[in-house]
Amino acid sequence: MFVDQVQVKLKAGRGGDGCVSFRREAKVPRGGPDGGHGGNGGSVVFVSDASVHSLSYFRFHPLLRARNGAPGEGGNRTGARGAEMRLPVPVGTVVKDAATGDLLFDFVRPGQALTAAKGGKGGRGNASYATATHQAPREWEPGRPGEEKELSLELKLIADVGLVGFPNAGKSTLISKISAARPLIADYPFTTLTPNLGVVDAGAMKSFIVADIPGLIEGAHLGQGLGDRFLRHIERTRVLVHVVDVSPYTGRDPVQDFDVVMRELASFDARLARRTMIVAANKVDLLGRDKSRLTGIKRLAARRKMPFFAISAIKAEGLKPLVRAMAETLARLEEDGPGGVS
Ligand SMILES: Nc1nc2c(ncn2[C@@H]2O[C@H](COP(=O)(O)OP(=O)(O)OP(=O)(O)O)[C@@H](O)[C@H]2O)c(=O)[nH]1
Ligand SMILES: [Mg+2]
Repeated sequence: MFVDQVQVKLKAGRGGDGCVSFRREAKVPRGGPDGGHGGNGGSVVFVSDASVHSLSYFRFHPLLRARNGAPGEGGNRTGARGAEMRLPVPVGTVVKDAATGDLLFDFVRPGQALTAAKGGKGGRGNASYATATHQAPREWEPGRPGEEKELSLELKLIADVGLVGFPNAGKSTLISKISAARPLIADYPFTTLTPNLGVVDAGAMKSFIVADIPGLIEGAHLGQGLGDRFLRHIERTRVLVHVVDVSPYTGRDPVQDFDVVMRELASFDARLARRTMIVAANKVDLLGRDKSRLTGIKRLAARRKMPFFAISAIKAEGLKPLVRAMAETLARLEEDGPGGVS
């Protein structure tokens, strides 16, 4: 199950209490204090892990507690530390305070760790209170409570290029031809229900990651179709490839389709609609003699100064120049620096 938004409650472990104890040995008449410290409570730690792809674990485990520290013991023995609870999260997870929405951490690489709730410190044992004038202390310190946190975890996939377009336009077909991703492809709208990622090998150029998300229709921002919630997953991309179905069988006008998708992008986030865009007119194999549907969208792309490619995803025709354009655009934006992403 693909889950990309959850709320969790974390409870770090309590520290163990300090111990009050005095040495009692057969040949030592008045042994000194020897109560050890309590062990520290375990912390709750998130760790980004490239082999985890969803937040579904947390849907079933919304309350997570780390172990308490053990109390100190006689003989100056410190109590055992509470085990840390390490929770793998997918790369791309954004951690926020559930109440305020404040951003706490953004996992952008595998292997990053965030101590989200710190374990309580163990209390001091009586041995540590002994001084020259206070030789039989009975003081001790209770362990401190562990931190409690209510957090929201949100997954925003990390990809360089996002595919957008109407349902059935051929986005999944395209990603399946240019990467090793094997999403479900079928001749009906809303085949893709959750995002897919694929790594594209661009030959001499740097390889990059493409995200295929469910299709958009008019009113997606109002919840039509699958709505616009998956757009979150292309927020981090630097380039969008707008896949437009130019075959006569849609019964729609490709130029209108283009405008509808642009409006939905803008309703979600104006910055997304301004992102660098490449237009891919798909299914040209179905065009026949009448090329007007293709020329219409081609002109629109020219007007908007967007690179344009006519492709047949299913026949893998025209894909090489498209992939090269994606790689080159990414390389150019990278040169421009991080300011490229707005
Ligand atoms: N003739 C032809 N058919 C294509 C082409 N590309 C995709 N198709 C077909 O179009 C249908 C939809 O393709 P998908 O790749 O599932 O479309 P999608 O954009 O991912 O659709 P959603 O996941 O529903 O948003 C499938 O039946 C594909 O085989 C193409 O270039 N030519
Ligand atoms: Mg699809």
